[in-house]
Amino acid sequence: MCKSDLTCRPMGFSIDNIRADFPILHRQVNGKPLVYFDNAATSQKPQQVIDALVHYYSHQNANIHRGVHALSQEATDAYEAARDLIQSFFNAKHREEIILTSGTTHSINLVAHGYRSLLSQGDEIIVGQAEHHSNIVPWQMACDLTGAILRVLPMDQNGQLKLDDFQNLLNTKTKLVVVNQVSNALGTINPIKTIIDLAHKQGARVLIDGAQASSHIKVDVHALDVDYYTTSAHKMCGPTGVGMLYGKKELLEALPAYQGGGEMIKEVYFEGTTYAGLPHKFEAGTPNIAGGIAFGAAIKYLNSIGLDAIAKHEDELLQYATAGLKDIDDLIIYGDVPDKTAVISFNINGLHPYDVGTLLDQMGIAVRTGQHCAQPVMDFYGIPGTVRASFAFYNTKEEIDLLISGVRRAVSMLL
Ligand code: C6P
Repeated sequence: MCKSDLTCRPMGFSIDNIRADFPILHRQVNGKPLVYFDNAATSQKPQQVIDALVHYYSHQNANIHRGVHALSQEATDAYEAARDLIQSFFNAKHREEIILTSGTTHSINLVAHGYRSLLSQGDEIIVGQAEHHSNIVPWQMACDLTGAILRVLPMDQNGQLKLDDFQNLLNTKTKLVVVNQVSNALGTINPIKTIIDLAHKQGARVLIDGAQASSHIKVDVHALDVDYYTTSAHKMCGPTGVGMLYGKKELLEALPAYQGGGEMIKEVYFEGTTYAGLPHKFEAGTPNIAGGIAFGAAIKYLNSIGLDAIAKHEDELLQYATAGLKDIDDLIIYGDVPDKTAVISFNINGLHPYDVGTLLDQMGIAVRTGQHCAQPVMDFYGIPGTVRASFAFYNTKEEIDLLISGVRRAVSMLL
């Protein structure tokens, strides 16, 4: 396991060693070895991340940025070291461009709340059709309050955004474009660099929801020239309740503060308050200190394996599973395109996704069923939901064989 902080190098890909790091992968569910294919909902946690949480509470527990005493200083250093790791992982230019939040939902709401002051009647926001509700509802709220208009960038039958329509939608009133890098419902990867460049040509800013991308694809916010980028630690082998907002420094400086409270202020008088600089301006109150530190441990862990090796293994799993599932009669895969992460969203004609998911669970196989918090995607296909199997670098082809035989069994039992 990698010991250094920022200079961590991949250790090589050994699936046995990797699986040994994840205690939960060795338990049974319903009397069967767990096959965990709900990684898009949340990833599992390696021992190194669990240890980071326990270490903080056992040895360092204190509030941060507040105390002169040793514990507080140690906890502050550990928390701020995590910010450095995150900055380096995403290649942000400045450490204060990394705002630690409670997750993607919080990050998007933070920006959308700020835009309530930056939008005017008739301004436009373009939103992708395949967004998670977290990247739709905060913008609807901002539009309701400002009179701005939400325009939908449509997708085609394969779940790919229609770039020609995007060019037509963009105009001088477009203030912001908000799309995901990877759809959580389909796994399709969006051409975000092209989207960012086209939006910038028109003078619009871009927020990318990276929740489903950042542990599968190398993300370089600087090279992308993205204005805002959001993610959640729990999808990156980190803990729940912590995440990140990246924003370009000058944009975050201009964005109104979100929550008011301790730590986000410079001076407070009853006559008025001045705010702290970045990143603290957006980090009111006591944060999830253990979570932030463990987010850093998760980044170290991902670095130690290497995103290239992760992407290669996951793509092998995706190809293998796609071929196996396609062999099953009447099975439909949604978003079956070359450019996707290891997510397979499918249905079997005549079967409800919930019933398939329930039977798979009885076989120890965890998948997600339903709308995946992306109702517009399901409405587009005219379906109640899908069965979603999402793979991670610690999954194996043997587990996929179990999924395929499990789906076949479910079909024979239900049809
Ligand atoms: N998607 C899924 O099963 P939070 O809950 O804040 O960590 O992340 C919200 C979110 C935002 N955008 C995308 C693209 C997402 O996938 C998610 C979370 C999970 O697909 C839980 S609904």
